[in-house]
Amino acid sequence: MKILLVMQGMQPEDWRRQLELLTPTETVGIWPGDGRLDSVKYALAWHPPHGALAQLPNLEAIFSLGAGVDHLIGDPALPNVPIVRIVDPNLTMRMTEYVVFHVLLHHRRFHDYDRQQKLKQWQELHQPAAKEVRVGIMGMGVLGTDAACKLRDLGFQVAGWSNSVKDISGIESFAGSDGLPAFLNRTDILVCLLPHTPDTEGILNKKLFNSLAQDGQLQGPVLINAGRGKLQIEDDIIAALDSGKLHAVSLDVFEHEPLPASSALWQHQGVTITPHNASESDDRALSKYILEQIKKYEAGDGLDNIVDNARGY
Ligand code: NDP
Ligand code: OXD
Repeated sequence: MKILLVMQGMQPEDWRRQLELLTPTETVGIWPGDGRLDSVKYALAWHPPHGALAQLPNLEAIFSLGAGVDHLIGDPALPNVPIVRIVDPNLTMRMTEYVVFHVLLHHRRFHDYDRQQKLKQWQELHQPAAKEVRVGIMGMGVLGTDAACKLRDLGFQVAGWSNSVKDISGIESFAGSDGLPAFLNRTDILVCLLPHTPDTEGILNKKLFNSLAQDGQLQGPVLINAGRGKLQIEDDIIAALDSGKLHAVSLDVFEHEPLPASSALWQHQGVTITPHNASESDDRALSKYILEQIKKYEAGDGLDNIVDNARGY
Protein backbone atom coordinates (compact mmCIF):
# COMPACT_ATOMS: atom_id res chain seq x y z
CA MET A 1 0.00 0.00 0.00
CA LYS A 2 1.94 3.02 -1.18
CA ILE A 3 -1.00 5.42 -1.58
CA LEU A 4 -2.96 6.59 1.46
CA LEU A 5 -6.05 8.83 1.50
CA VAL A 6 -6.01 11.17 4.48
CA MET A 7 -9.13 13.29 4.30
CA GLN A 8 -11.92 14.96 6.19
CA GLY A 9 -15.07 16.39 4.59
CA MET A 10 -14.76 14.19 1.47
CA GLN A 11 -15.76 10.55 0.85
CA PRO A 12 -12.54 8.48 0.85
CA GLU A 13 -14.34 5.37 -0.44
CA ASP A 14 -15.28 7.20 -3.68
CA TRP A 15 -11.67 8.24 -4.18
CA ARG A 16 -10.39 4.75 -3.44
CA ARG A 17 -12.80 3.28 -6.01
CA GLN A 18 -11.65 5.73 -8.69
CA LEU A 19 -7.96 5.24 -7.95
CA GLU A 20 -8.20 1.45 -7.88
CA LEU A 21 -10.13 1.45 -11.17
CA LEU A 22 -7.26 3.35 -12.74
CA THR A 23 -4.46 1.27 -11.13
CA PRO A 24 -5.91 -2.19 -10.51
CA THR A 25 -2.58 -3.51 -9.18
CA GLU A 26 -2.42 -0.95 -6.31
CA THR A 27 -4.21 -1.14 -2.99
CA VAL A 28 -5.20 2.30 -1.77
CA GLY A 29 -5.40 2.80 1.98
CA ILE A 30 -7.69 5.04 3.99
CA TRP A 31 -6.39 6.82 7.09
CA PRO A 32 -6.58 6.00 10.00
CA GLY A 33 -8.01 2.48 9.62
CA ASP A 34 -5.52 0.90 7.24
CA GLY A 35 -2.27 -0.14 8.93
CA ARG A 36 1.23 -0.49 7.39
CA LEU A 37 1.81 3.24 7.58
CA ASP A 38 5.53 2.66 6.94
CA SER A 39 4.76 1.46 3.39
CA VAL A 40 3.05 4.73 2.39
CA LYS A 41 5.00 6.85 -0.12
CA TYR A 42 2.20 9.17 -1.30
CA ALA A 43 -0.52 10.82 0.79
CA LEU A 44 -3.59 12.24 -0.98
CA ALA A 45 -4.86 14.76 1.50
CA TRP A 46 -7.79 17.10 2.15
CA HIS A 47 -7.94 18.80 5.55
CA PRO A 48 -5.91 16.04 7.22
CA PRO A 49 -5.95 16.24 11.03
CA HIS A 50 -2.82 18.02 12.21
CA GLY A 51 -0.07 15.49 12.91
CA ALA A 52 -1.58 12.70 10.75
CA LEU A 53 0.90 13.07 7.90
CA ALA A 54 3.80 13.08 10.38
CA GLN A 55 2.92 9.46 11.17
CA LEU A 56 4.07 8.35 7.70
CA PRO A 57 7.85 7.75 8.10
CA ASN A 58 8.56 6.96 4.42
CA LEU A 59 6.38 9.62 2.81
CA GLU A 60 7.82 11.05 -0.43
CA ALA A 61 5.09 13.47 -1.59
CA ILE A 62 1.76 14.94 -0.51
CA PHE A 63 -0.98 15.57 -3.09
CA SER A 64 -3.51 18.21 -2.11
CA LEU A 65 -6.94 17.14 -3.33
CA GLY A 66 -7.68 20.73 -4.28
CA ALA A 67 -6.02 23.79 -5.77
CA GLY A 68 -5.72 25.40 -2.32
CA VAL A 69 -3.13 24.12 0.15
CA ASP A 70 -3.95 26.20 3.23
CA HIS A 71 -5.46 23.05 4.75
CA LEU A 72 -1.95 21.52 4.72
CA ILE A 73 0.38 24.45 5.35
CA GLY A 74 -1.23 25.15 8.74
CA ASP A 75 -0.10 21.75 10.12
CA PRO A 76 2.83 22.45 12.49
CA ALA A 77 4.02 18.84 12.05
CA LEU A 78 3.86 18.89 8.25
CA PRO A 79 6.53 16.51 6.85
CA ASN A 80 9.25 18.13 4.78
CA VAL A 81 8.32 16.57 1.41
CA PRO A 82 7.03 18.21 -1.78
CA ILE A 83 3.36 19.21 -1.83
CA VAL A 84 1.71 18.95 -5.23
CA ARG A 85 -1.47 20.91 -5.82
CA ILE A 86 -4.23 20.33 -8.33
CA VAL A 87 -4.01 22.13 -11.63
CA ASP A 88 -6.64 20.63 -13.87
CA PRO A 89 -8.52 22.03 -16.89
CA ASN A 90 -11.81 20.67 -15.56
CA LEU A 91 -11.39 22.46 -12.22
CA THR A 92 -10.25 25.65 -13.97
CA MET A 93 -13.22 25.65 -16.34
CA ARG A 94 -15.71 25.14 -13.51
CA MET A 95 -14.26 28.13 -11.66
CA THR A 96 -14.38 30.24 -14.81
CA GLU A 97 -18.05 29.30 -15.25
CA TYR A 98 -18.74 30.41 -11.66
CA VAL A 99 -16.94 33.73 -12.10
CA VAL A 100 -18.46 34.58 -15.49
CA PHE A 101 -21.93 33.59 -14.27
CA HIS A 102 -21.73 35.80 -11.17
CA VAL A 103 -20.23 38.76 -13.03
CA LEU A 104 -23.11 38.56 -15.53
CA LEU A 105 -25.66 38.06 -12.74
CA HIS A 106 -24.72 41.46 -11.30
CA HIS A 107 -23.98 43.20 -14.59
CA ARG A 108 -27.35 42.14 -16.11
CA ARG A 109 -29.19 43.00 -12.86
CA PHE A 110 -30.66 39.52 -12.43
CA HIS A 111 -31.67 40.17 -8.80
CA ASP A 112 -33.62 43.31 -9.76
CA TYR A 113 -35.48 41.46 -12.52
CA ASP A 114 -36.19 38.58 -10.14
CA ARG A 115 -37.73 41.04 -7.65
CA GLN A 116 -39.76 42.62 -10.45
CA GLN A 117 -41.00 39.24 -11.65
CA LYS A 118 -42.28 38.43 -8.16
CA LEU A 119 -44.27 41.70 -8.32
CA LYS A 120 -45.39 41.00 -11.93
CA GLN A 121 -43.64 44.21 -12.95
CA TRP A 122 -42.68 44.73 -16.61
CA GLN A 123 -39.98 47.36 -16.50
CA GLU A 124 -36.70 47.74 -18.31
CA LEU A 125 -33.75 48.79 -16.19
CA HIS A 126 -30.61 50.53 -17.37
CA GLN A 127 -27.71 48.21 -17.89
CA PRO A 128 -24.34 49.38 -19.11
CA ALA A 129 -22.44 47.63 -21.88
CA ALA A 130 -19.70 45.24 -20.76
CA LYS A 131 -17.07 47.63 -22.09
CA GLU A 132 -18.29 50.21 -19.56
CA VAL A 133 -17.79 47.85 -16.60
CA ARG A 134 -14.44 47.39 -14.87
CA VAL A 135 -13.76 43.94 -13.43
CA GLY A 136 -10.77 43.48 -11.13
CA ILE A 137 -9.46 40.02 -10.33
CA MET A 138 -7.39 39.54 -7.16
CA GLY A 139 -5.17 36.51 -7.70
CA MET A 140 -3.94 36.08 -11.28
CA GLY A 141 -2.81 32.47 -10.96
CA VAL A 142 -4.16 29.50 -12.87
CA LEU A 143 -7.81 30.24 -12.00
CA GLY A 144 -7.75 34.03 -12.01
CA THR A 145 -5.98 34.23 -15.37
CA ASP A 146 -8.46 31.92 -17.11
CA ALA A 147 -11.49 33.77 -15.74
CA ALA A 148 -9.88 37.13 -16.62
CA CYS A 149 -9.30 36.09 -20.23
CA LYS A 150 -12.90 34.88 -20.67
CA LEU A 151 -14.27 38.14 -19.19
CA ARG A 152 -11.95 40.18 -21.42
CA ASP A 153 -13.30 38.25 -24.42
CA LEU A 154 -16.85 39.19 -23.36
CA GLY A 155 -15.81 42.83 -23.57
CA PHE A 156 -15.34 43.81 -19.91
CA GLN A 157 -12.47 46.08 -18.91
CA VAL A 158 -10.40 43.58 -16.95
CA ALA A 159 -7.46 44.13 -14.61
CA GLY A 160 -5.64 41.70 -12.35
CA TRP A 161 -3.79 42.06 -9.08
CA SER A 162 -1.10 39.60 -8.00
CA ASN A 163 2.28 39.43 -6.30
CA SER A 164 4.16 39.74 -9.58
CA VAL A 165 3.30 41.78 -12.67
CA LYS A 166 1.65 39.82 -15.53
CA ASP A 167 1.85 40.48 -19.23
CA ILE A 168 -1.50 39.29 -20.64
CA SER A 169 -2.94 40.85 -23.75
CA GLY A 170 -5.86 43.19 -23.02
CA ILE A 171 -5.60 42.83 -19.23
CA GLU A 172 -4.12 45.57 -17.09
CA SER A 173 -1.77 44.27 -14.41
CA PHE A 174 -1.27 45.62 -10.88
CA ALA A 175 1.05 44.02 -8.34
CA GLY A 176 1.91 44.07 -4.66
CA SER A 177 0.70 46.37 -1.92
CA ASP A 178 1.89 49.42 -3.92
CA GLY A 179 -0.38 48.48 -6.82
CA LEU A 180 -3.45 47.71 -4.73
CA PRO A 181 -4.99 51.21 -4.27
CA ALA A 182 -4.96 52.02 -8.00
CA PHE A 183 -6.34 48.56 -8.82
CA LEU A 184 -9.24 48.95 -6.37
CA ASN A 185 -9.90 52.49 -7.44
CA ARG A 186 -10.64 51.39 -11.03
CA THR A 187 -12.77 48.35 -10.05
CA ASP A 188 -16.58 48.01 -10.19
CA ILE A 189 -16.78 44.22 -9.82
CA LEU A 190 -14.08 42.73 -7.60
CA VAL A 191 -13.46 39.00 -8.01
CA CYS A 192 -11.26 37.34 -5.40
CA LEU A 193 -9.35 34.18 -6.33
CA LEU A 194 -6.45 34.57 -3.90
CA PRO A 195 -5.07 31.75 -1.78
CA HIS A 196 -5.34 31.97 2.00
CA THR A 197 -1.91 32.85 3.41
CA PRO A 198 -0.77 35.03 6.34
CA ASP A 199 -0.49 37.93 3.83
CA THR A 200 -4.01 37.58 2.42
CA GLU A 201 -5.98 36.74 5.57
CA GLY A 202 -8.70 39.35 6.18
CA ILE A 203 -7.76 41.33 3.05
CA LEU A 204 -11.44 41.75 2.06
CA ASN A 205 -12.18 44.28 4.77
CA LYS A 206 -13.73 47.68 5.35
CA LYS A 207 -10.66 49.62 4.19
CA LEU A 208 -10.56 47.68 0.92
CA PHE A 209 -14.31 48.10 0.26
CA ASN A 210 -13.96 51.86 0.85
CA SER A 211 -11.28 51.99 -1.86
CA LEU A 212 -13.41 50.47 -4.63
CA ALA A 213 -14.61 52.76 -7.44
CA GLN A 214 -17.66 54.79 -6.49
CA ASP A 215 -18.11 56.29 -9.98
CA GLY A 216 -18.97 53.13 -11.91
CA GLN A 217 -21.87 52.39 -14.22
CA LEU A 218 -23.38 49.77 -11.88
CA GLN A 219 -25.43 50.73 -8.84
CA GLY A 220 -22.36 50.31 -6.65
CA PRO A 221 -19.32 48.05 -6.23
CA VAL A 222 -19.81 44.29 -6.25
CA LEU A 223 -17.68 41.64 -4.51
CA ILE A 224 -17.38 38.02 -5.68
CA ASN A 225 -15.24 35.79 -3.44
CA ALA A 226 -14.48 32.19 -4.39
CA GLY A 227 -10.93 32.17 -2.98
CA ARG A 228 -11.16 31.34 0.71
CA GLY A 229 -13.47 32.46 3.52
CA LYS A 230 -10.59 33.53 5.75
CA LEU A 231 -9.84 36.30 3.24
CA GLN A 232 -13.06 38.11 4.17
CA ILE A 233 -14.30 39.90 7.27
CA GLU A 234 -17.99 39.10 7.17
CA ASP A 235 -19.03 41.83 9.62
CA ASP A 236 -17.32 44.36 7.33
CA ILE A 237 -19.17 42.95 4.31
CA ILE A 238 -22.53 43.39 6.03
CA ALA A 239 -21.64 46.91 7.19
CA ALA A 240 -20.48 47.83 3.67
CA LEU A 241 -23.72 46.49 2.16
CA ASP A 242 -25.74 48.47 4.71
CA SER A 243 -23.83 51.68 4.05
CA GLY A 244 -23.86 51.26 0.25
CA LYS A 245 -20.08 50.93 -0.03
CA LEU A 246 -20.91 47.54 -1.55
CA HIS A 247 -24.00 47.09 -3.68
CA ALA A 248 -24.03 43.27 -3.77
CA VAL A 249 -21.85 40.25 -3.05
CA SER A 250 -21.59 36.66 -4.27
CA LEU A 251 -19.85 34.43 -1.76
CA ASP A 252 -18.83 30.81 -2.26
CA VAL A 253 -16.52 30.64 0.77
CA PHE A 254 -16.96 31.70 4.40
CA GLU A 255 -15.04 32.40 7.59
CA HIS A 256 -16.69 29.28 9.05
CA GLU A 257 -17.95 26.48 6.82
CA PRO A 258 -20.67 25.34 6.64
CA LEU A 259 -21.99 28.88 7.06
CA PRO A 260 -23.76 28.85 10.46
CA ALA A 261 -27.55 29.25 10.38
CA SER A 262 -27.09 32.27 12.68
CA SER A 263 -25.11 34.21 10.06
CA ALA A 264 -26.79 37.44 8.96
CA LEU A 265 -25.46 36.80 5.45
CA TRP A 266 -28.15 34.19 4.75
CA GLN A 267 -30.99 36.67 4.67
CA HIS A 268 -29.25 39.88 3.75
CA GLN A 269 -30.51 41.54 0.60
CA GLY A 270 -27.73 41.70 -1.95
CA VAL A 271 -25.99 38.50 -0.82
CA THR A 272 -25.80 35.42 -3.05
CA ILE A 273 -24.52 32.29 -1.34
CA THR A 274 -23.18 29.01 -2.71
CA PRO A 275 -21.78 26.21 -0.49
CA HIS A 276 -18.07 26.25 -1.46
CA ASN A 277 -18.66 24.52 -4.74
CA ALA A 278 -17.59 27.18 -7.24
CA SER A 279 -15.25 24.57 -8.61
CA GLU A 280 -16.01 21.14 -7.26
CA SER A 281 -13.20 18.60 -7.37
CA ASP A 282 -14.04 15.79 -9.77
CA ASP A 283 -12.53 12.62 -8.30
CA ARG A 284 -12.25 10.91 -11.73
CA ALA A 285 -10.25 13.70 -13.38
CA LEU A 286 -8.17 14.39 -10.30
CA SER A 287 -7.33 10.72 -9.63
CA LYS A 288 -6.01 10.47 -13.19
CA TYR A 289 -3.92 13.62 -12.71
CA ILE A 290 -2.39 12.34 -9.46
CA LEU A 291 -1.60 8.87 -10.80
CA GLU A 292 0.08 10.42 -13.85
CA GLN A 293 2.18 12.57 -11.53
CA ILE A 294 3.22 9.52 -9.49
CA LYS A 295 4.15 7.63 -12.66
CA LYS A 296 6.21 10.57 -13.89
CA TYR A 297 7.94 10.94 -10.51
CA GLU A 298 8.77 7.22 -10.34
CA ALA A 299 10.24 7.43 -13.85
CA GLY A 300 12.62 10.10 -12.50
CA ASP A 301 10.91 13.02 -14.27
CA GLY A 302 9.93 14.98 -11.15
CA LEU A 303 6.60 16.41 -10.07
CA ASP A 304 4.60 19.35 -11.46
CA ASN A 305 2.81 22.15 -9.63
CA ILE A 306 4.87 21.93 -6.45
CA VAL A 307 3.83 24.38 -3.76
CA ASP A 308 6.27 26.96 -2.45
CA ASN A 309 5.83 26.32 1.28
CA ALA A 310 7.45 29.63 2.24
CA ARG A 311 4.95 31.62 0.13
CA GLY A 312 2.12 29.35 1.27
CA TYR A 313 0.64 28.70 -2.20
P1 NDP B 1 -2.38 30.02 -7.95
O1 NDP B 1 -1.35 29.63 -6.95
O2 NDP B 1 -2.18 29.59 -9.37
O3 NDP B 1 -2.57 31.60 -7.95
C1 NDP B 1 -2.55 32.38 -6.83
C2 NDP B 1 -2.51 33.83 -7.25
O4 NDP B 1 -2.62 34.66 -6.10
C3 NDP B 1 -1.21 34.22 -7.95
O5 NDP B 1 -1.47 35.08 -9.02
C4 NDP B 1 -0.44 34.98 -6.87
O6 NDP B 1 0.45 35.96 -7.36
C5 NDP B 1 -1.58 35.64 -6.12
N1 NDP B 1 -1.21 35.99 -4.76
C6 NDP B 1 -0.92 35.16 -3.73
N2 NDP B 1 -0.63 35.87 -2.61
C7 NDP B 1 -0.74 37.17 -2.96
C8 NDP B 1 -0.56 38.39 -2.25
N3 NDP B 1 -0.21 38.42 -0.97
N4 NDP B 1 -0.75 39.54 -2.92
C9 NDP B 1 -1.09 39.54 -4.24
N5 NDP B 1 -1.28 38.42 -4.96
C10 NDP B 1 -1.11 37.25 -4.32
O7 NDP B 1 -3.77 29.48 -7.39
P2 NDP B 1 -5.08 29.07 -8.20
O8 NDP B 1 -5.40 30.14 -9.16
O9 NDP B 1 -4.98 27.70 -8.71
O10 NDP B 1 -6.15 29.04 -7.00
C11 NDP B 1 -6.42 30.19 -6.23
C12 NDP B 1 -7.23 29.87 -5.01
O11 NDP B 1 -8.57 29.57 -5.37
C13 NDP B 1 -6.81 28.62 -4.22
O12 NDP B 1 -5.69 28.87 -3.40
C14 NDP B 1 -8.06 28.32 -3.42
O13 NDP B 1 -8.01 29.02 -2.21
C15 NDP B 1 -9.18 28.87 -4.29
N6 NDP B 1 -10.04 27.81 -4.83
C16 NDP B 1 -11.37 27.81 -4.50
C17 NDP B 1 -12.22 26.87 -5.01
C18 NDP B 1 -13.68 26.91 -4.73
O14 NDP B 1 -14.40 25.98 -5.11
N7 NDP B 1 -14.19 27.95 -4.09
C19 NDP B 1 -11.72 25.82 -5.90
C20 NDP B 1 -10.33 25.91 -6.21
C21 NDP B 1 -9.53 26.87 -5.67
P3 NDP B 1 1.72 35.54 -8.31
O15 NDP B 1 1.10 35.05 -9.59
O16 NDP B 1 2.45 36.80 -8.52
O17 NDP B 1 2.46 34.48 -7.56
C1 OXD C 1 -9.86 23.81 -3.79
C2 OXD C 1 -11.25 23.94 -3.32
O1 OXD C 1 -8.96 24.39 -3.20
O2 OXD C 1 -12.12 23.16 -3.79
O3 OXD C 1 -9.65 23.12 -4.81
O4 OXD C 1 -11.54 24.80 -2.49
